[in-house]
Amino acid sequence: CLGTVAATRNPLFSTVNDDDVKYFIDIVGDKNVIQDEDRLQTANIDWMRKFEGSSKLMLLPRSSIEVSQILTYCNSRSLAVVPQGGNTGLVGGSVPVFDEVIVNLSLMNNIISFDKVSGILVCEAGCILENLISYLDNHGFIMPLDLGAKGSCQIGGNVSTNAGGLRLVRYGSLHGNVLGLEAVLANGSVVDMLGTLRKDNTGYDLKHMFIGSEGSLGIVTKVSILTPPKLSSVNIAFLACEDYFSCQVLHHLDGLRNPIPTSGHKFFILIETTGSNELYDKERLEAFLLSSMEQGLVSDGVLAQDINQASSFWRIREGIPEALMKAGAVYKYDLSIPLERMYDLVDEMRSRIGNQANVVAYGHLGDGNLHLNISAPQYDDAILEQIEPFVYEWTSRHRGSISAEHGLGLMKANMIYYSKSYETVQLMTSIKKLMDPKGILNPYKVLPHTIVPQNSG
Ligand code: FAD
Ligand code: 2HG
Ligand code: ZN
Repeated sequence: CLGTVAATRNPLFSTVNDDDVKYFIDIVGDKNVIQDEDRLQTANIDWMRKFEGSSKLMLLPRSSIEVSQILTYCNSRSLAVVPQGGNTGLVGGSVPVFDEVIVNLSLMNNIISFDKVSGILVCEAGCILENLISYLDNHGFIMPLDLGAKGSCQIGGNVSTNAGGLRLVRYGSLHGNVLGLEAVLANGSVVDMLGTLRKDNTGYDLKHMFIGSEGSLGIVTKVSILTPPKLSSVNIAFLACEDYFSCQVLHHLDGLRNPIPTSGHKFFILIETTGSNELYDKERLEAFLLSSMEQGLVSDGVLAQDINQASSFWRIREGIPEALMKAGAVYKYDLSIPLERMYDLVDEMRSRIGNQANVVAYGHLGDGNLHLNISAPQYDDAILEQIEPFVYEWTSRHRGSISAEHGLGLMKANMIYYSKSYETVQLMTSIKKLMDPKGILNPYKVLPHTIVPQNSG
């Protein structure tokens, strides 16, 4: 095993005192310095109710200048900070580990500009994803990303986690869609990389350092993003398959078709296709469904007949994480695995776990991303021992990634060597030291807090 989640508070960090609070009130105003216990409790605990810190202070800046003033001060005082968006992260990255100051971006929620010709949206980091989706819908565009947490997650959080989600297979990752961003560094410098150009090869493209760095290198304050036009014809198919082999084959086909699932099937696939010719798209989807059924790849299926049915199909898929939370405790693993081996892990995990817990597998088939969720009535060390480090070793052995889309956060900081080489982690550590010498930004997350010998991993 390469380590555990346990971290020790960095003794070099200061503790917030009354003078600090006064200083923060001067910066963001009285009502944006949160010391109220109920609000702090919500901000201290993550979506899964698994990771909980004990911060006594949350700040709600209203501008990049305020973020800059906060970080300048925190850096000079060695006060650790956790950047927070919608707090929907699933790896314990968005909440304090100890008493870090929470800097929540929710008041920075303005849309700065939208260009209807290019589809380029520029906005502040605290904009809620669903609000951006609605805004663009009114202009005939869509966001290139969509996820079940859209009602709460913020674009700054999406960028900082390089969120994948439900449209990545079609529109690609945020490394491609984010054209620029503004970030505030640990020392308070505001770095303006908020370009709106499609092409700009003037040296290192440093915005990529902030995409997916989970608040460890800077606070993202503004984002510029390329949004695709909304297409008029949307088709959704909900298919049932009898075996995993059929799922893999279907994933390679580029048609659209959907039968409705009935009970007794083992596998389900949700496919959405978009195009601009409704009649042609529907015909293609139907032809695809027919041939898949003839080949025995699909045993049942349903095509959404209207927008209501389409959204109800998506609700089934998007509602899985919440449904699992209601069943008790969940051990979540977010893995990239070569498609042909993906289901082997599920089978192996089921035989290890037996009837101690329920092994639930879903994800983003088109992206090779498995969400392996092990659901039990309550957290239990005996179950955890059956899962870890087996799940990480298995993934590493098959040259997968131990975090496909959720990041490392606190949960997997010490597991990084399962997916990255010693030299890569060394380089990441050097970059972190250069950009945040005192380590005040999201400490204990992303990078390992245990020393790992060169030949490990
Ligand atoms: P938070 O949870 O607040 O923070 C996440 C991380 O980013 C933390 O490390 C935090 O410090 C950092 N951070 C947040 N804002 C900033 C900022 N402005 N600057 C710097 N750092 C910042 N994820 C996927 O990839 N795909 C999915 O399909 C998906 N579906 C989900 C469905 C549900 C129901 C839930 C609960 C979560 C899902 N997630 C998914 C995980 C999560 O929603 C994403 O990681 C999301 O991008 C987090 O955004 P947030 O605003 O909630 O960020
Ligand atoms: C999803 O795809 C999210 O629904 C959450 O990434 C995955 O709950 C999970 O494990
Ligand atoms: Zn996902």
